[in-house]
Amino acid sequence: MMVFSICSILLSLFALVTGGKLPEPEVKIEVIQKPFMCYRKSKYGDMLLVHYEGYLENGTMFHSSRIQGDKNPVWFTLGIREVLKGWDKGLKNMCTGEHRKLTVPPSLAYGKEGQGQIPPSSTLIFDIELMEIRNGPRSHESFQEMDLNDDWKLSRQEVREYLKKEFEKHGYSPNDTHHEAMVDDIFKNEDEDKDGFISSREFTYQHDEL
Ligand SMILES: [Ca+2]
Ligand SMILES: [Ca+2]
Repeated sequence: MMVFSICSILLSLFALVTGGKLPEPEVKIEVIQKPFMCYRKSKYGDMLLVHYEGYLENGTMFHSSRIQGDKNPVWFTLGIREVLKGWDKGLKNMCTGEHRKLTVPPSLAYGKEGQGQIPPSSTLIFDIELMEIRNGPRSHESFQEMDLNDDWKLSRQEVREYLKKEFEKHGYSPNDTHHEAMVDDIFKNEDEDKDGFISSREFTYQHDEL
């Protein structure tokens, strides 16, 4: 009896200290399959290609990328709220070829309202296979690729070189006047402190902490 009351005092103290708030709901992550080799793990800003199935808690499948639509896997950028919050939280540090099961609480999915086939306040279960990881347009790797002299800032010349390469890669003939206008445009938008360079901070996507 004594033990019990001490416990409840401790509990109420704890509730006082933490303001009585329940912790933020989390995504439950289960790794179904992990590849033997893993060269790179997914992180915010990366572009991911996934196949997935989505289920309601009662087992009803509401979407499958393998069966519905054009049956192709889908690309999205991780960490910028392009997808459900539960995906942004649950698909970090994942290897190509890895297979995860995510259990996503409603607050990190479609919330109290639900959407379409998703009833209000639904916990959702996703089966997700990561097929490919690419550098996102705002990734650290993209910046390094553009920063030819490694001084952690991009000059107009470096941006120009990058555009030229990108255009050639996509089969366009290099058209310098057009590039110059694009470089102007990029610097107008990205060079916030107008020092003529795009710093790595200016370049990196400023997303909310998730
Ligand atoms: Ca540079
Ligand atoms: Ca600058």
